[in-house]
Amino acid sequence: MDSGELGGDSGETNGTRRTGDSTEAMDSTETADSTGIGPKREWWKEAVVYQLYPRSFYDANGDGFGDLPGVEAKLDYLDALGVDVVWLNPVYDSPDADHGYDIRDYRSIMPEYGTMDDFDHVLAGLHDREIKLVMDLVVNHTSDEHEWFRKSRQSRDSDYRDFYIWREGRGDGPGGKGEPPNNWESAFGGPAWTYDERTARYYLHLFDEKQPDLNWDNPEVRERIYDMMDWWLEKGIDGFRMDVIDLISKAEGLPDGDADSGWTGSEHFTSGPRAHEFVAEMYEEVLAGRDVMTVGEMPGATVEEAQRYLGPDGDGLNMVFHFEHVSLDYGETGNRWSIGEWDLAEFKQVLTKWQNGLEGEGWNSVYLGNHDWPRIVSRFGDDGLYRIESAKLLATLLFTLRGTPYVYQGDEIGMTNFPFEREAQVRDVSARNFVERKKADGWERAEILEVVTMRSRDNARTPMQWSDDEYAGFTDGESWIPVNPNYEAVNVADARHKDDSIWHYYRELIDLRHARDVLVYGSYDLLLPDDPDVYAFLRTLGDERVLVVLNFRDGTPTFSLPAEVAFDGTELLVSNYPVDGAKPRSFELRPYEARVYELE
Ligand code: TEU
Ligand code: CA
Repeated sequence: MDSGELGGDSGETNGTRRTGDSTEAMDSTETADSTGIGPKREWWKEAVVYQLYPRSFYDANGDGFGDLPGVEAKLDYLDALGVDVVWLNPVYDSPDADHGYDIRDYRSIMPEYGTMDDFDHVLAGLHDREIKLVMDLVVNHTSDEHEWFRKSRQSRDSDYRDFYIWREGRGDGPGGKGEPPNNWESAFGGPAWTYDERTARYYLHLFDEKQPDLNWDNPEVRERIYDMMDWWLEKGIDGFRMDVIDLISKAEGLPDGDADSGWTGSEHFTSGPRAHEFVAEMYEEVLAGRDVMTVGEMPGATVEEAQRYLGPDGDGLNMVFHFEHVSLDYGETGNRWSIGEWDLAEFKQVLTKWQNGLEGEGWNSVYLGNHDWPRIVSRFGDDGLYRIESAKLLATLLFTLRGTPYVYQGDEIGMTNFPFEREAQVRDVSARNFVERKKADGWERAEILEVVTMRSRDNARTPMQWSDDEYAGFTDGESWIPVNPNYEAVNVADARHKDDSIWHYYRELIDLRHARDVLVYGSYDLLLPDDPDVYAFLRTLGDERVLVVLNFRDGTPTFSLPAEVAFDGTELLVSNYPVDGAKPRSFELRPYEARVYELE
């Protein structure tokens, strides 16, 4: 082991500099991890990130829509929870076709969220509390109302024409338009191409038709984006979460895709031919030498691709969000709208592959849900009888895996999926499209709503439940999206009141992670890979060892520590049930029980 590793040196990898704080803490841990490839200390590895979905966080002016003054009003809440970084979903000016992921102006704030002054207050308020701010960077596409697209669509010889991807139709389809240029699909359903009468050409949109894809092959597009990133960084933000950043490069010739894949065309635009080149260039032009954090959202990314974006000789990103562990319960059609089985052994195997695959080759982000997925306790736990236990179990996993944990707003109080009763309750564009398709296919209403309840992105977007007041204390007006009816029982006020709540358990785990380097930098070893009920693993850093045991079922399986794991003494670090003096050699677990031991 190279002694400089965990202790750090002056070398820069992944575009970050060590902060003063880390330098001090470093001396306490000269030892390396047991892998021989000790990671370098970085603040973003030690940080706990809170993902804040602002339209549903807190509404300060009673229009039913969460806003930046609402975030400001709740800064002490974030401080009390103990998080280090906030990732703020998009607040840029937007016509809101995809809840802000369709940006009209990168340098202004959507009026519903407030003003740039309000933004500056939030940033300053976070920094006063030593919380960093990471912004969403949405640059695979813009809104069709963005000035660039408005100019681009004006004429075939517009200066902005090549900012987007325009093609002629194929053959002579209806009205002389031809058919779409290829068979690619929008992630939200339907063709990825929309015909624009004005110039009689199709434009590409991998998402909604109001989200035309930018043409990254055009160097001027890249330059404009880098300028914009620079502008935000100069304002003092601390990094970017990069929306679908692995989709920015499309295969030359835009060939047809495999019509049987979960997302037709995706093999031609997932980490496409120039994706690494573009990301590396962005790093060089904007990020290098700045003490910021970056995480690239990457549907379809494999461990090998991630190593190239992150690794020691990689493109410079700090982390990726891969989708493997959140796609395991897809059914036959290979996307979220078909319901398949979820298998714990497979889940462990995928997470373990990523834990091991990025060891020395990058750094994991650890997340179980976000604004695009159902609520974690409804999906991976039990949102009925064992809601509290299973929410704590999932939190235990989140904070004890190796990687930076991302807490999604509301998970800290165990918010659940929304019980949809009416189509009118559906807000998300992708769910609305699903409903329309299935109605056309003749599905029963109840059948459609059942799938929506399990899979809609709306589940994660219902208002934060602050109290048992009307609209869960989220707004004094009328909320833009229905509040989950369980708010009277599931809310922040109640959770902060009760010492044994999910909220206090999150607090405890956040403190523990801050206190224990082994939970951040320790290596990861899976135990009992084939156990269908229990997820158990060891974290090791020098002579510190932590054992994590998680029962993912409502049964009472027995856990037996493999004989080769020796120890003299143990200390229980955290658990979601009262535990007496029992030693972790072998014990029976209660439903959704989680225990974390230190082995001595
Ligand atoms: O999501 C990218 C993405 O591919 C999905 O998670 C998407 O929700 C799914 O394919 C739909 O079934 C990112 C953002 O997180 C999401 O909110 C945006 O809608 C999307 O990009 C487009 O910007
Ligand atoms: Ca508001």
